[in-house]
Amino acid sequence: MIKQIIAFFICILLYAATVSAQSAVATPAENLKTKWFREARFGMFIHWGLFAQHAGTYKGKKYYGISEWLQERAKIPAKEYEKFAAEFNPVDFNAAQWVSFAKASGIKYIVITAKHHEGFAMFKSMVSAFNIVDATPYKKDPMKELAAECKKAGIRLGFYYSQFQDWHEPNGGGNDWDFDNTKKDYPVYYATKAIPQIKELLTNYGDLGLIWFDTPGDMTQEQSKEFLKKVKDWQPNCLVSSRVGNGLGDYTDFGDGEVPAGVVKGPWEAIFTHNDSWGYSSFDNNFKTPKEIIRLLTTISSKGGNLLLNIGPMANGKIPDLSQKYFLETGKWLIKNGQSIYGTTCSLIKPQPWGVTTNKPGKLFIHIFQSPLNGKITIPVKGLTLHSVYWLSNKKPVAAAMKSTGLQLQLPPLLPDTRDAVVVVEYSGTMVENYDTPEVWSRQYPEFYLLPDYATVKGNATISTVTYSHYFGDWKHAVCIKNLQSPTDEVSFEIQVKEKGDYKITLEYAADKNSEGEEGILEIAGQQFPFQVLKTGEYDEWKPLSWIRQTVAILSVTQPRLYTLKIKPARAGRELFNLKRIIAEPVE
Ligand code: JFZ
Repeated sequence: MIKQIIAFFICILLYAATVSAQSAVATPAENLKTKWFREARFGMFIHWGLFAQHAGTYKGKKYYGISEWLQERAKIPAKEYEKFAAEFNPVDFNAAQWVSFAKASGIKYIVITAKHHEGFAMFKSMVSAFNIVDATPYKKDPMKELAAECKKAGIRLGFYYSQFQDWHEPNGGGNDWDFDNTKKDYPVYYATKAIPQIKELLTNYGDLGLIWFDTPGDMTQEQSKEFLKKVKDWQPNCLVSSRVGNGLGDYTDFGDGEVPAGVVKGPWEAIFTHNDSWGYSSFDNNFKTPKEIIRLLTTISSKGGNLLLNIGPMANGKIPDLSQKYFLETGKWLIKNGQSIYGTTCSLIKPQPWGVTTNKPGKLFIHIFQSPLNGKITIPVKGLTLHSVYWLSNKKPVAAAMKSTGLQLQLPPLLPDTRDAVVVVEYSGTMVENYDTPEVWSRQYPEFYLLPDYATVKGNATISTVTYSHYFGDWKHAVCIKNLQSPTDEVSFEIQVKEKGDYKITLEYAADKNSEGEEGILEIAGQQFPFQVLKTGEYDEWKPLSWIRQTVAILSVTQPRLYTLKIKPARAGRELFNLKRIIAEPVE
């Protein structure tokens, strides 16, 4: 019970952070300030602190999940935790190496934890002796060196600063195992530690790209405003992340590991960690492969945002081998294909079975993740005059023609890159935003998906993000169709079926006992396919969410044409499910 109550409060704390920055139309001055950020597309997050020392293990016990929360999870008293500093000695830290690694990985900005929730300053501070220079045998300020190297390399530097949670301070947020929450005076903490330390960061390290605040928790609107104002007083051009709280900030951060549905206007960033933990964890091996990173970066760019991808260096200052290897591999891809990422703007069409697109004036970048069997793809754009069409990586031409149905490409049997092969289309004419084209079903792909992002919803049905986690704090997100409760709540898709034949239709969803046994109907081509919802597990955002793939229909198409697929409840009742996607497979 106590565990649940605590979990509940942590939830509230974390959730207070999901608020996004105000997306009112940006003024020219604001546009100028965020220009570098909007063009950067790829940043490196670094979570480094005393937590790296323990790497997820404390007193022989392994804490699976995000390692920088060790103090909270093991309820280590602040006085005890303080002693960790005496052993922290990152003798292998080399700022020049870190920055050249970032540069070779194609990184345009770095955001590093200057102070995480543990309260330990990774920089020299006159405000609190709990800092790397005064409390460790290392005695040096790594942030100084990093700032100097970033400046040399032309990489923007940002500092993460936990402005509300500080588990070291009696008046800081979060630590209720040492300090009574009801007796806390947060304004005292802001005035005596947080704001003075932010001043140090903004006045001692040269020009900063941004301050990355986090978990605003109990902060009031006034307090968030004050933090924002202080940053601008000291560095007017320094950007502030939306996690300063209360809808403020210069750009939007989504939840940890969350890619928003569809295209998002205004500057924003998706944050992911390379494996599952932000801080170094010696037993977290779930590293994203180069292919996964490249596709994630491309997908986020196509939605108009940046990817801030995290690494967790070890206590000695070494970056984990697999992070080095896979970031550098991504960098190699970016050396050849970076033009299709940096400085691009969002896609003007929805994702296609073959991949996604990004744009620059007069240039359309076609990112091919998967080629159809016959190599023919049609991009739903109209009226362009083609000048040249070629592979970005080797400049070799690609056969292309403007047809009434769109821009047609003939791809070779082997793509130049299996992760993301980029075709550049140089054109004149105007490409207009059009997300309203039908989905394409074709026998040229082994399977393809209908995603919630561009679904049409009616009644109470919504397109919403469902959050869950695996071990602890390693959040996962899935955009789902939700709230299908009565026959007037409906989700539908327009589908252009290209070839005749049978198509197997499968729903991928999660449902708990509240939905178990509810009946739904999938409707297509005048046929009704009823199905019953199966329970996949109880929903708890702190637990894994199980997804089921349930085949509910086989559609026999005798006439290739436009079809409408609908899903709705058979009768009024409880919510059907969290529908993640619909999978269609041509029957062979
Ligand atoms: C926070 C931190 O607690 C965590 O240690 C890490 O630094 C991460 C980048 O940020 O965790 C959060 C904050 C906000 C949400 C989830 C986790 N959120 O809004 O869903």
